[in-house]
Amino acid sequence: MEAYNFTDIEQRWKKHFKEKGVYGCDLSKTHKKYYTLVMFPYPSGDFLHAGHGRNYIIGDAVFRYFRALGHHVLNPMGFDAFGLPAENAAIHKGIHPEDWTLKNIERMKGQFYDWGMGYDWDKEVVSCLPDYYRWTQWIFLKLYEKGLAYRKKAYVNWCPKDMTVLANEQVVDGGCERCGTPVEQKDLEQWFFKITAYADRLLADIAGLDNWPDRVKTMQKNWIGKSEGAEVQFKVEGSGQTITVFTTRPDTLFGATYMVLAPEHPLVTEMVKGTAKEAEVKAFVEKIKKQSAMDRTGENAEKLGLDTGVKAVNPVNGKSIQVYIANYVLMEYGTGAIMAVPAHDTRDFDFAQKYKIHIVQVIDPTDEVKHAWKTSGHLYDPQQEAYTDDGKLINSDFLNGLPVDAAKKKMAEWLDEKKWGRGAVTYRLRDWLISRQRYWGAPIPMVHCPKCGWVPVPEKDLPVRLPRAVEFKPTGESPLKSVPSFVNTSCPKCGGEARRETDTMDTFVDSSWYFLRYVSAKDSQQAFDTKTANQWLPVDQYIGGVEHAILHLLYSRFITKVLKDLGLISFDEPFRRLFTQGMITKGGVKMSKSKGNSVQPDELIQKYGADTFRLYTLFIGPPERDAEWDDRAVEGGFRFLNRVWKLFQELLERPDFKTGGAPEAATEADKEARRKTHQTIHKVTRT
Ligand code: ANZ
Ligand code: ZN
Repeated sequence: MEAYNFTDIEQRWKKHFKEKGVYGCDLSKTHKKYYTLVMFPYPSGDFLHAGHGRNYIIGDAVFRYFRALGHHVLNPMGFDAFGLPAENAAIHKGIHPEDWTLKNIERMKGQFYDWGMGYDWDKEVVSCLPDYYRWTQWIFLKLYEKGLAYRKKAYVNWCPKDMTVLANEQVVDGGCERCGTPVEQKDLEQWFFKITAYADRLLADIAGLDNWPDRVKTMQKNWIGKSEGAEVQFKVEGSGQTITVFTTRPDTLFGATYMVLAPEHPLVTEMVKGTAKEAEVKAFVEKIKKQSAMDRTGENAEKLGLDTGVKAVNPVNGKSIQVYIANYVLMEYGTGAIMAVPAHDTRDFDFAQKYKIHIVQVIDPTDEVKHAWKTSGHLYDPQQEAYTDDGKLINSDFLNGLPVDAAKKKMAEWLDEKKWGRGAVTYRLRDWLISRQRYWGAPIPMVHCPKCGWVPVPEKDLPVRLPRAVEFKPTGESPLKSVPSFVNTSCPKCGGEARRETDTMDTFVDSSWYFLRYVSAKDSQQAFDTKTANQWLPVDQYIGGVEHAILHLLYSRFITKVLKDLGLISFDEPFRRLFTQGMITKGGVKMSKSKGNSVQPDELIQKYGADTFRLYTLFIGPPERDAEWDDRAVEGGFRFLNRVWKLFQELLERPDFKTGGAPEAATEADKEARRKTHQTIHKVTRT
């Protein structure tokens, strides 16, 4: 009997599949279309390890399954090829980012081939190539036309040693991810996408994502973070100024015994100008600016504050209250100012205790709570702890006796009537900061003219090409700034001398629309063909890691909605079904090169073949859950394939076995094989 010679078998079939282009998908055939997609990888310098294999192998199984069911299946692959690691490689290894990236792509494609992945490479998308980023720039222009791309000053994370802006994800425990230097906040002009204009829709449409994992939906909801409450105005004593606060608890206004402004609040400087506190306030603001958002608002963050010496009037009872500035109030949320109610807010309570501020209880706990306290022997003292739960209003004049919800309503009405405030909604979601002072990204297609201001590059002049000859030194400015042939240009509007924007786009912009490009990968006239996109999208099955639950998946939803509003597509959600695979661990920790516990699929494939690697990966455990890699269990997969092989060989050796004959002429052996086949198909498809 012929032995299971996996190398021969696999080499032969891989070559055959490639030469015959069997994985290609003819997009003109839309009957029973199925679009399955695995998140495209970042071509890092490392080989893909067995842990990475999981999502590609799951994706490949989905592809083959739907094809076997007779669908026209699109299963494309590409590379999320711009990004910081390539630029760092240029700085540290002296390799040009483009060379480094393209070399890595070739290597990864080689691995995919070895693994037997069924991708339609005719539709490959590589985000760092001009025929792709040209359309990323075009999308920027579309957003700009709609007023959804704008420029403003913003505080950004700044590493004073590397002299560069860092994304929030690159700040670890308040320090630079690379060198550990404490990160500072720097006020810089940046480009933003106005994702907040879509906050309500992004939130509401989560309800329609029936086939998305609940945890991803919850993460998106929390990230968008809709808060309903009210804005209340407080008059500053002895000046015409007004401080507007955002509160979710207007019912507690009688308990507001002080106020806090974010140190960056524009009113701060104005308020203390010429007072005895001016210098002290200035020094304090500088100190807080050095703290990251985490240092300021983290669970165990120390609350730091300063009395500005200014007083404001609580509109509801005319009482004069102290105005503080403190680290725990952030400029980016609500109005950047709060009314503090220490009796019923934990942060305010901690602060009031530390700075010895008056505490006034205005919520009387519910009977249930009081009963529970009685049983457990807990004695509540409003001077010793904050009570943040439900109850009835006390010490609150016209609100007394009302439950919290009714009191919120009544207070909102009162504020509205007296013109002291109004109902308001705030989102945690911030506008998307898309500019990076980096080389390896898509240039932002804008020109600054001394006469006309910011002018968009006309569509016909795209792409704005990334020049190749660039000095890679971290100076804190975009490396493109030092390339005169790039910077110096003429104004598209008046023709005068002008300068190009030298920032590049966040790589998340590249990945926010790539799923559309696959259906028009070679189209040099447009980003995607509307008709084909409407036929093939939304993606029927999207597969990837849960680490993308927020950024990538939210940005993709946003861009899809914008394109829908522009009339360029007819659907407004990009991914019909989402699957997030669990990670592979070894020794209980996530498999990774840096942890030294990664398994090389190439070695496995040499020893057992790609089919064993694939089979083991699929059988390692429920795909949505984390699973521990076990080298010995791989052999189990190998033994199984050997048994399948042997079974088939035995069948072949039976004299009465002849496949492919007419059913009437079937022999006993044929029937047996067929029966087993159909039983298996039934078992697989039924569940
Ligand atoms: C008074 C109050 C009384 C509050 C009370 C809470 C409890 P969420 O639910 O997360 O939206 N706040 C408002 N703006 C802030 C800022 N820029 N930085 C830090 N804190 C801010 O939180 C809304 C509450 O967080 C607001 O309601 C405000 O405190 C605070 F018993 O106002 B509250
Ligand atoms: Zn001009």
